[in-house]
Amino acid sequence: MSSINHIFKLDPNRPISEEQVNRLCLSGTDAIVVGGTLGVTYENTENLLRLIRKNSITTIQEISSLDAIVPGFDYYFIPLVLNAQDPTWILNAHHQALKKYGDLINWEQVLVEGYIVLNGDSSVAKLTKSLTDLSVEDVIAYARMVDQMLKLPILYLEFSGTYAEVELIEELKYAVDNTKIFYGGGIDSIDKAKEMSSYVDTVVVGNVIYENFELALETVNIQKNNVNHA
Ligand code: 1GP
Repeated sequence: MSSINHIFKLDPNRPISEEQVNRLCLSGTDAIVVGGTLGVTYENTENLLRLIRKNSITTIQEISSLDAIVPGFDYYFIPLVLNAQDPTWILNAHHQALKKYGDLINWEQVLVEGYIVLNGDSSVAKLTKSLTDLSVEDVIAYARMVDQMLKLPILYLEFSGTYAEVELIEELKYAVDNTKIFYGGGIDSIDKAKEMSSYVDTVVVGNVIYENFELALETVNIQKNNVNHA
């Protein structure tokens, strides 16, 4: 997968027009991720993919439900929630998925994300029963788990719905050597998109698409500098 600096994440359970999907795809973003926490089904995911597919853009499904895996995406991201206290979201769901679909998976298309869920009020934190009252040292230890211990390709900092304190993200950047850092949460302006993208490899923009579409489009205009983890 080539370098991805900016992603729009679309929730199949939220309404969006075909025109808006087309504008997102033509905006200059690097990829569209389809995924959500609640109400994601095969049908609504397939319907959204069909709209996106009318454009030429990299498509990624972020899998959250075994029943909603839709063929036809370019890539599949599988979250592994490190600070979940419900083991389903650490490895149990993944075990069930491989038991059912293990023979069919094209591993070239699959990337596992080491997720750290950090907004306790978010749906994803509630669903996964994530422990979000974490110190900087706690978060860095999870990041090192992703980077050095598990050697996963992606560290996903999931602040869904709230914007992180940049000091934390800056500290994380220096603790991580190889894993690509994805950040998602509360990016609702070009300033926040630029600020966060100076610390991470990839910014993910979700909610503002549905709250203020024009502002969402502006977030694409980040002047991406190379992130140096060293
Ligand atoms: C949500 O990380 C994404 O999974 C993006 O967060 O919806 O707050 O932009 P927002």
